[in-house]
Amino acid sequence: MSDVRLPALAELEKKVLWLASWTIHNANHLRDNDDGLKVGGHQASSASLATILTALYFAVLKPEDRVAVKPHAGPAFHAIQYLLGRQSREKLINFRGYKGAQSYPSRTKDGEMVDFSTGSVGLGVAQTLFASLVQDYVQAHGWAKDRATGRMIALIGDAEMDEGNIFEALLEGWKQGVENLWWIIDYNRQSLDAIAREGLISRLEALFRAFGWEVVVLKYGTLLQSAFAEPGGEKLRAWIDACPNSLYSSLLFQGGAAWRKRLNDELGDQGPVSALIAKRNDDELAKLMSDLGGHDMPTVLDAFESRANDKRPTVFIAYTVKGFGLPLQGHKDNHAGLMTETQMAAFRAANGVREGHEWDKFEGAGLPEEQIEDFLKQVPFAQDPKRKLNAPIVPIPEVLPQPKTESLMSTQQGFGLILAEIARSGEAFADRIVTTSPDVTVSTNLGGWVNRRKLFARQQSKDTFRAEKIPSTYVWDFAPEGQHMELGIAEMNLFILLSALGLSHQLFGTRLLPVGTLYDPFIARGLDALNYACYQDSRFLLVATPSGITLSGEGGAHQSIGTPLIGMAQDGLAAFEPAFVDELSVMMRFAFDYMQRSGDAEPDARSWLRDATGGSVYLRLSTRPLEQPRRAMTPERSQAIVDGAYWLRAPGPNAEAIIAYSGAVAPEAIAAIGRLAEDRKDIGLLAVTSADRLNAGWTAAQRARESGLAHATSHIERLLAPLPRHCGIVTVLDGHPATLGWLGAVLGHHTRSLGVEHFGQTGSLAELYRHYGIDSDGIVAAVEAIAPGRPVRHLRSL
Ligand SMILES: Cc1ncc(C[n+]2csc(CCOP(=O)(O)OP(=O)(O)O)c2C)c(N)n1
Ligand SMILES: [Mg+2]
Repeated sequence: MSDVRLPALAELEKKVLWLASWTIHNANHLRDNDDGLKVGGHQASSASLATILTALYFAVLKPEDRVAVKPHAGPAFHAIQYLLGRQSREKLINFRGYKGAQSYPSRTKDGEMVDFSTGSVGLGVAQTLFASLVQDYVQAHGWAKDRATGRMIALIGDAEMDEGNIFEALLEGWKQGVENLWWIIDYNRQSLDAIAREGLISRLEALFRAFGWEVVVLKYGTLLQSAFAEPGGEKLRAWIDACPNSLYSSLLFQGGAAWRKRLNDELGDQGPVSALIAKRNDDELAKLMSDLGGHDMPTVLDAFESRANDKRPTVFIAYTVKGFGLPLQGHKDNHAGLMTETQMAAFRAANGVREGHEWDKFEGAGLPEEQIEDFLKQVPFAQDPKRKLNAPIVPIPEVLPQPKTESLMSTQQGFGLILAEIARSGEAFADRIVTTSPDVTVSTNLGGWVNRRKLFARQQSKDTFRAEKIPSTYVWDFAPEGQHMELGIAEMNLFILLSALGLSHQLFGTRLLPVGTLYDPFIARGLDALNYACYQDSRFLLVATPSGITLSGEGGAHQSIGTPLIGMAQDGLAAFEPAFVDELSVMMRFAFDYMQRSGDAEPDARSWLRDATGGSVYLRLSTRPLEQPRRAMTPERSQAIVDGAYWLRAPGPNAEAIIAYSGAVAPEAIAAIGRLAEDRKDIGLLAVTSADRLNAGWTAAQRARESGLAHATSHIERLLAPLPRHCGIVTVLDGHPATLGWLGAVLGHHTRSLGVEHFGQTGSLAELYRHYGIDSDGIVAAVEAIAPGRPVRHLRSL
C-alpha cells in the first residue's frame, strides 16, 4: 500500500530544493563581493541532502530529537525552518548578510531552531555522540524525568568523514556504550576538491560494524530496484556496482544522451539489458540512473523507520548526487558552481514559480495549499516548537567550602583539595558538578573528587583492585550516580564532551556544572573544539594544569607558552591564572556562578566584561608549591581577583617602577621587590589574576569613552592611575610576554615584558627560570634597565 505521506513530502522536497537554491541565488546577487566559491558549495550540498532533510523534518523527527546538519546544507535547513514557520523571509533574503540567516547553521546566531552549530566539519558530528552520553548522564541521575528520550542525529558529508575527531569520538562512544544516535552519511562521493576514492564505502561499513553500530546502506531507489527486476536488470546492477565514482558523477552531469552512449558502449548488443536501456527515452534514462537511495523518499523513509525502535547507534550510508536536480549535478567542480541566470530561469519554470513569487511557500505546488498546510500541522516534529530549554540556576555559596591548606601548596593541589572538599560538603551544587578528563584524572588532582563521587557508567561496577584488597589511593567505582566521566586520551573528545555537558540545560533541561581537566599545553590539541564549544555558548570550567616551563623536568613538548594568549583571545572564555590557593577558590566560586548566567543579552558595550551574559572559564594552574599568604579574603580583594588584578604591595606616590606578575612566578617577583626596595623608590607589586579580563575591561572602557561616556574607567586604569608618569613597569609570567606587554599602553608607562618565547627544555626550575630570564635576577635587571638610578646592590653580575 502506498504511503499517504508521499504526495505532500514530494511537494515539500521540491519546495526545499527551490527555496534553498533561490536563497543562494538571491544572496549572491544581493552582494557583489560575496565569495561565489563558497556560496556554490551551499547550492550543491543542499541539493544533495534535500530528500533526506525533508524526510527527517517532515516525517521522522520528534521534538525531543537533536540534529547537527552538515555546514553546507545550511540553506536547505533554513528552507525547512521557513516552511515550518520558524525562519523569517527577511532572514532568508538576507542569507549571509548582516544579521541574516547564517551560512552555517548557528545556535547563537540563528537561534533556537539550530540544535548544534556546524561549520568546522567533523565537530558537529562528534557533538551528537557526546550529547547522547550527556542525555544518558542526565537520565541516570534521575533528572528531566518528564522529558522523552531524544535521538541525536548528525548529517555528515562523506568527505567530512576524513576528519579524525569523528573516529576519536567513535572509539569513545563504543567504550561508553552510546545509544540513541544516528549518523547519516551523505555519500555523494564528492568533496570540495575531489571525487571519493573507490572502495571508501566498504571501509566505512566495516569500521562502523566493528564498533557495534548497525549499518544501513541506501543505495538504489525504487526506480532502479524495479529496473533490476526487469529482464537484463541484473546486468545493469552489476554495471552500476562496478562503475567508478568519477565516471558515474560525470555521467550524472552530462545527462540522458551521455548515459545512453556509455551504457550502449558497454552493455549494447547484450540482449535484455540493451532492451531495458532502449525502451527509455533520454530523460527517463537520466532519471533512472540518478535514482539513488538517498533521493528516493520511500527508500529513505523505510530506512529510518526500520531503525525507529532500536536504541543501538546506527549509521545510514545514503548514496546521493551532489547538486541533485540542478544543472550542476555531479560535476566535480560544483562546489564552486552557481546556477547562471539562464539556468535559474529554467529551474524557476520547472518549479512553476512566477517572478515576484519566489518566496511564496506553496507557489507552484501540485497539491492544494490547504492540504500541504494540514500536513505540516500534523508532522511530529512540529508539535513542540520549543527547542532551547532552560533550567533553574543552581545557587553557589558565597564562599566555596575551604579545605585545610598547608603553608606550601601548588594551585593544582589546591584545586584537587577544593573539589574534594566540595564533594565532602554535601552542598546541593556539588551534585550538579560533573568532571571529566582525558586520562589525566589522577595527574590533574581529580582523584579525591572521584574517590567520593565515583565514575559515571550506566552500569554499576566495582573497582577490581579494591575488590581484590590491593591497596591503592584511588577508588575507581563506576555507578549510574557517578559524577566523573573518564575519557581516553583525546583532547578533542574532552572539549566536545564539555561542549555537550555545558549545553545540557538548553538541550535536556537539566543544569550541569561541568569541569574538565587537561595538561595546559594540550589545549592546542583540542583548540578548534574548544572554539566550537564557546561559539555555541556552552558553559564549563576548564582547568589546565600543569603549565609553562615551571614544569621544568618535562621539556619542551609538555611546557605551554602561548596558552595565556589563547585565554585572552578566545571569545566566551574568561581566563585566570592564580598564584595562590585562596585566589583559586575565589575564581572557582566565580566560575560556577558565571557559567550559569543568562547568555541572552548582548555584551555590555560599557564594561565589555560579559559579566551579565556569563560564559565559560579557563584556569591555568601549576604544580609548583608556593608559600601561601596568611590573609583574610575580604570582599574587596575577592572582587579585585575576579576583575583581574590587585596590589600585593601598593606603590608609593613616587614609584620609580612596579612589577606586574601572573601565576607561578610570584616568588620571583616578590623576591625581586625585596631586593629592589632599598634602591628604587616606592616600588609596587601588582598581582595579575586575569590578564584576559583586565585587558577586556580596558578595551571596553576606551570604546565607551570614544562613544561619549567620558567617565568610563576600567579596573586597570584605576589601579595604574596613581603611578607617576616616569614609573617603569616590568611584567613577568611563565608564558608569552605579550600577555602582559600591553600594560604600558594603558597610561603610557615605559614597559619591559618578561616571559617565555621559545620552546622550553628540561632542567631544574632555577636553571630554566634563569635561562629564560624570569627569575628574580632577570626581573631586577629589567627594573634597573627601565628605571635607571643607582645600581641595585643585590644584583649579582648576570
Ligand atoms: C575543519 C574544516 N576544514 C575545511 C572546511 C572547508 N570545507 C567545507 S565543506 C568541505 C568538504 C565538503 O565535502 P563533503 O563533506 O563531502 O560535503 P559535500 O560538499 O559533498 O556536500 C570542506 C573541505 C571546513 N568547513 N571545515
Ligand atoms: Mg560529499
